[in-house]
Amino acid sequence: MPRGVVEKLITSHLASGAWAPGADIEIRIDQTLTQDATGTMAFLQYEAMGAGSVKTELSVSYVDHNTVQSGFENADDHAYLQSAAARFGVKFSRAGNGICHQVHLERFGKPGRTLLGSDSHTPTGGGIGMLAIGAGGLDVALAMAGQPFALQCPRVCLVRLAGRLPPWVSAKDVILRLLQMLTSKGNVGTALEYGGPGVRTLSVPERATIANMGAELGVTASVFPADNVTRRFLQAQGRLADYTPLKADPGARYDRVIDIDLSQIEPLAAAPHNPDNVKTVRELAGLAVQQVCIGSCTNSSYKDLMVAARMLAGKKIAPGISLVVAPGSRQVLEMIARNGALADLIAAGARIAESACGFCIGNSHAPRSNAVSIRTSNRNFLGRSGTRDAAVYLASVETAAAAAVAGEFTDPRGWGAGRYPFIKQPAHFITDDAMIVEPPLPAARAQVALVRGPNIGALPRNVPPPDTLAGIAQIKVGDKVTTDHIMPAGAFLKLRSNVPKYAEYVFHPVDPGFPARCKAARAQGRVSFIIAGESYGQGSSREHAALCPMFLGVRAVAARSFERIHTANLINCGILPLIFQDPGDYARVEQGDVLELAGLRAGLERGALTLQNITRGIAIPVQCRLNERERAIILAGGRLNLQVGATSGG
Ligand code: MIC
Ligand code: SF4
Repeated sequence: MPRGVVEKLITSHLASGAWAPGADIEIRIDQTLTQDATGTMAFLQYEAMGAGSVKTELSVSYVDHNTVQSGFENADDHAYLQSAAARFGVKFSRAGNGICHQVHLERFGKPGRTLLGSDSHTPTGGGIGMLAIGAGGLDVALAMAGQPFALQCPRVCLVRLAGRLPPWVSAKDVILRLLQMLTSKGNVGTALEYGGPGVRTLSVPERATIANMGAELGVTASVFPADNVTRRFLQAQGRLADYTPLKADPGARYDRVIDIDLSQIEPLAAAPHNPDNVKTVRELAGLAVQQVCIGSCTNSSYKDLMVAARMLAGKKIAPGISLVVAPGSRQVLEMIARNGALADLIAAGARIAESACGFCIGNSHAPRSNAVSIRTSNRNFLGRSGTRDAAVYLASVETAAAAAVAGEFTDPRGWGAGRYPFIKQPAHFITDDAMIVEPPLPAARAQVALVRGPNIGALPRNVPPPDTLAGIAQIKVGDKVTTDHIMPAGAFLKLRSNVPKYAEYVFHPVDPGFPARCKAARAQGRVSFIIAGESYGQGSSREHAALCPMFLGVRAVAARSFERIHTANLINCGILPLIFQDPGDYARVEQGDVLELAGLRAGLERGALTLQNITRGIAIPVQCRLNERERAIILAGGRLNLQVGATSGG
């Protein structure tokens, strides 16, 4: 049977189950990545497993999110992570080396391999022909311990690309077009495979931009074939030996096919406050802009920065604009420093930021009140920029740089087709891995002392649930509630390693009183419930969005639908993801209602339970379709309770 790229990647890594869309399967993981905001928890969990050196082909621990260091906390995390990497045989990418996804693509990504990362934008690796998947920290820790990763075998949608992008239109516009078509909900359980003649017109970093924002669609992974373009990229990175071709067999079948003619795409932007709220830049033209941010793991490659530099060379940014430029990696920064492009950006008025997540995660460069901010990043959720009333638009580097000069939204095509700065991939990138610390040889690892500053809190654990959960609906939220709403990042990021402290901010952007109510219920021996609409848990992979509610006594979330990574994180923490059998029942529970879920064990066997709304005297049927593995995790009170002792050292 002819097979597509996704099918080949999955079947060559199957550890259990068989290729059948929707089936429960497990796959072997070749590589992992962690970053500092999720990594501390992942390594604390890894430590608790007592697993010794990692069992993967390659694991890299990156420091890229919390590099502001406005106190000792972030630096404590970095020191812990560096010591844990040395102890467990993991490569350590130091602060300043760049954003995990960009660096991984440049230095480690290999076609044909699987990559699991504790960051939702891990699928960026799909740009180089990897099956790259985002997951919670605990799942990545388990993969480092050599355990396969459990997932639902995806349905595969082929995105068939034809034609070539016109000048001033770029990869970002392609993924924004897909977000416009597919939206950010309803895509759980799907993988996107890119194919068709248009693929070869896109460079690896452009493919990576498209794969990166598959996270915003909510798909499991986005994968490009590995072809001559991939080969030339790896060669320029001095890694030709890492190349293996990977393409779909002629006649491969897909669950769905979407055709996109690249030549028909125009500059687009995602308007506030969701990446799928896509408009044409034409429609937005004339809207005054106060801030432009170029960077993030979506658009910070050499090509992106060169386009910005060429557009800004010899010009000055508009007086009302603050332009922030964050190159994605030290490689990119060094390349543009040596070829003079950095000087062009500085001369134009750009504020050069560190090669890190920075503005994208809202820990720096918050826009002013009521500002319009154009960013080349991937998420514009309410408040994520650090300024609640800012209007953040997501757009291409071309659109962003044009706005920086004009001071307002302007269609970059107005600059004239003949003036488009086509950037050729360099024959050789500067490849200096001095900022990547290699672990010591295995025999020396046991002697490495783990460095635990005061910010490294204890790992919270749940306990097995009683058969009847009696509690209170502590909050009722609407559709598309993201993990940024549940556990805000930005200024709170430095609490990531300290769950009791971070838990004080659960739902802070929505309802700051939530933690106190949960604690009061817990003092009376009651559990807490969360009531939600569609696509609950969209966005970041941060398992804190489950860990911190768990710490406060949340035992179940009843929603109309859930996103993939968050569902897995809830289960790993022993929290029940309940789905209203009749979506209309969402209207029959209000904040403060007393609820009861009885007969848990028997109900989980059936996949169906009844949520009694005691306050209103109504019975609400809910579904909880868990497989045997997931049921065991819930009944143990979380994955870690099952895991400890099950993983051998070595
Ligand atoms: C994000 O873009 O939201 C983050 C910050 O990279 C997160 C990870 C985190 O919350 O630490 C993600 O995408 O998973
Ligand atoms: Fe970092 Fe932003 Fe990418 Fe998340 S989306 S990894 S915060 S650059």
